[in-house]
Amino acid sequence: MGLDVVTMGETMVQLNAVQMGPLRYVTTFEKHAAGAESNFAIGVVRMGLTAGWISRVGNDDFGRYVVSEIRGEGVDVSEVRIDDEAPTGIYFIQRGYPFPGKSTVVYYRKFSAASKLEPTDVNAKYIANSRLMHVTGITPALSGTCKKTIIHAVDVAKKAGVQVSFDTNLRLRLWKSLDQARATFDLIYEKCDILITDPYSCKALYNIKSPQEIAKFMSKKGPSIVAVKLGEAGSMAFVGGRAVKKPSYDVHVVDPIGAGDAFDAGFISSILKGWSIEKALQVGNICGALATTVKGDVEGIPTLDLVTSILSKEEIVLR
Ligand code: KDG
Repeated sequence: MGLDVVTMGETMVQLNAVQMGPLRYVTTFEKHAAGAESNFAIGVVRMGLTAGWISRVGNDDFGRYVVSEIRGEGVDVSEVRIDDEAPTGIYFIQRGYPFPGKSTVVYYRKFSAASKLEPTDVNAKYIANSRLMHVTGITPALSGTCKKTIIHAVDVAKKAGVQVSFDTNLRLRLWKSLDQARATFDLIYEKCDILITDPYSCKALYNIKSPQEIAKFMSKKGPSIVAVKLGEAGSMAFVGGRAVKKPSYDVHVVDPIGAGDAFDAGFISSILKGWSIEKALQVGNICGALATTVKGDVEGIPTLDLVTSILSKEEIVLR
């Protein structure tokens, strides 16, 4: 039996500042394993479905750590390759500076093992046996071969009749130019069934910001579901000309990094479970909110039991 979802991308060691403020004054860091796609896969497993993650890590202790964490969360890592020639990427999180309440990331990932992903890393049968292939805008920005690999994986999924979901996840620092990002995303939009995006990405890419404008623009590109993550304002989905909006959950935010991946996991798992679009947005919002309550991208993502119990209460106070 195949997996419910398969995803592919880089996971790095995240060194998350214990103290708030500029990195130069931080003296202690917590170590976590984090990457948009593996975060998503872990969230899907917490929702009671099965997930596989395709990647490369270095033949180093950080690589062994990353794989063992993700495997430990119940994600299938049988398609992860160990690269003897390049290291596992790392990045730092600076908290509460320069913007109070926000985190910023500092990457050390150039020429990492995952940036060497190639189309030969894609096992077509592995994808064809799954129900959904999830990709994000981060991986194709890492290198020319990564871009080819993601396009190839999406093609494989499409040809096999496997649903494709895509989160634009625009990382301006990783792209050479916005034109390059736009041209790459266009190749993915036309093959994707579920598109997840946000006003920040759409403003930078297309100079549009309102959810309605985004839905109108994106729907023409092919996906049958367009979801827009609105942060504190919740999320919206557009399906067959219908717009649905659900509010966010009020939580004490410790570290917002990873909230978007948790939303994707909750939203897409709900769709795969056949739940309504309203419920899918609510579940996505719960997952996204809880992910921000602790450091690390995945530690706060709730299990299905917790999501169900939150949904069953009329008044939800998560603070
Ligand atoms: O969504 C969180 C991720 O963006 C973060 O963990 C790091 O994957 C990452 C990236 O490439 O920015």
